[in-house]
Amino acid sequence: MSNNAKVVLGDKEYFKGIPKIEFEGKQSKNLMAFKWYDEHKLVAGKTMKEHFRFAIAYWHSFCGTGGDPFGPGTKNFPWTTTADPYQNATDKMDAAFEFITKIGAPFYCFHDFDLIEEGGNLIESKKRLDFITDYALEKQKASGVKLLWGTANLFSNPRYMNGAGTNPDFEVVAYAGAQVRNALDATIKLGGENYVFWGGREGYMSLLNTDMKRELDNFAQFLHLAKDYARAQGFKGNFFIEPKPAEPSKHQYDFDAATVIGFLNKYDLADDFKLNLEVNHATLAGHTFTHELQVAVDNNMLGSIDANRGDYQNGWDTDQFPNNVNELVEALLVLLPAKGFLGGGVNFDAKTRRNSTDLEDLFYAHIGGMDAFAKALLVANDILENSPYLSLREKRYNSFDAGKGKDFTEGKLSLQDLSEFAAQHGEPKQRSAQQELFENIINQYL
Ligand code: XUL
Ligand code: CO
Repeated sequence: MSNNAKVVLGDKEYFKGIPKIEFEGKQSKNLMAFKWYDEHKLVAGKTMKEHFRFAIAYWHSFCGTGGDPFGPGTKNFPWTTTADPYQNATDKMDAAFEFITKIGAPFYCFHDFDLIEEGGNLIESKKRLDFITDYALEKQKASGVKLLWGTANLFSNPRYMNGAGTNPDFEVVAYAGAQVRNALDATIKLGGENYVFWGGREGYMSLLNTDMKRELDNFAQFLHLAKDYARAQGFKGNFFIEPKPAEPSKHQYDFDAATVIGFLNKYDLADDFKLNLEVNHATLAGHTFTHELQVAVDNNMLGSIDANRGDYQNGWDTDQFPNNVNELVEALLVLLPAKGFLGGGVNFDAKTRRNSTDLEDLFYAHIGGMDAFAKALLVANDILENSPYLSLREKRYNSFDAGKGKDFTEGKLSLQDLSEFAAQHGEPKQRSAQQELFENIINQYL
């Protein structure tokens, strides 16, 4: 069955010769087709489209030309040909909606100044955002593509070198507030389903010159103001905090899922704010992605995910496209029983490599990522429905299901009772954790 999205072009076609990407199945040899992602396929009561709610990241896909500290961009995007920011922005948006509708993603995500270059002052920036969001509204209507989340870039402009909401200077905090207000207005105008805060500069480079408590108190205050403003404008969606431990700052306050949940609870923000978890941020924090997901799910805080992967041989945020099905199966073994995201979806916060310079590469990257998730979903569902995985895990805890173990869980025992039980039963019988058996189950169902 053909996917629902209809291709929406601007005045010209940027990805010439590339048709709408269709599901052709595993036997297909067509490199420009999905082998596993069939948006209509029902898995555990939902279509693949509903499970993933795939989104395309505007910044990497249409703005990132591949520059790094050692050299400039390598990608000659045919949608950045003029010096006029307004023309550039509409051309880029034409290309973006052509790509998004050809790949068949139902959502996109942006930072304010991905859409259009920041102006020289707040008034000009607001004027530019008003202009480009009028255009985006038309594009969304024509295509049916929706906005998964919007955000403000509070890390690139030099004014934020010491932070935005956590800046020691109130003038900068106020400026960041103005920028967030405009980004919230843009998100609300476009029917954005969620709003994200990622704080790359919300942290410190040296603790010697930093009053951490004061910065965190201010940050919470800042988030309250943003939330109150958006709610007053009728915004019903969730706010997400995206944890990342470091890079660009030495230490970032939104270190990992557990830290952010503690912060949100402490400052009375947990009803409105959930988490946007990113794979490579988890690994930078020294965790698996699965660990971060489980922490969020167990606290009812899993809002959305940024899909990508790191590189095993280095320690920075390489933002590669996900391709490791085995690891994604482990992630889906957490996601599937959790029954989805609190408002979010799967956003490809990933970029093609600096030396992947063909326009086709953007398609191969997303086809690969969407297929990897789709295949992992099928395997995880098979494991959950047909393997002894869940029952084996439950069995490890069965001593709490009855008798004294159950009494303990229900708070009916004292430390004295534990002592008496232990004295009666003596040295506990050894029980294997069977890790290799659990690992084998994944391979068996792949
Ligand atoms: C940076 C990162 C951001 C956020 C949005 O590592 O992940 O792109 O997702 O600001
Ligand atoms: Co991200």
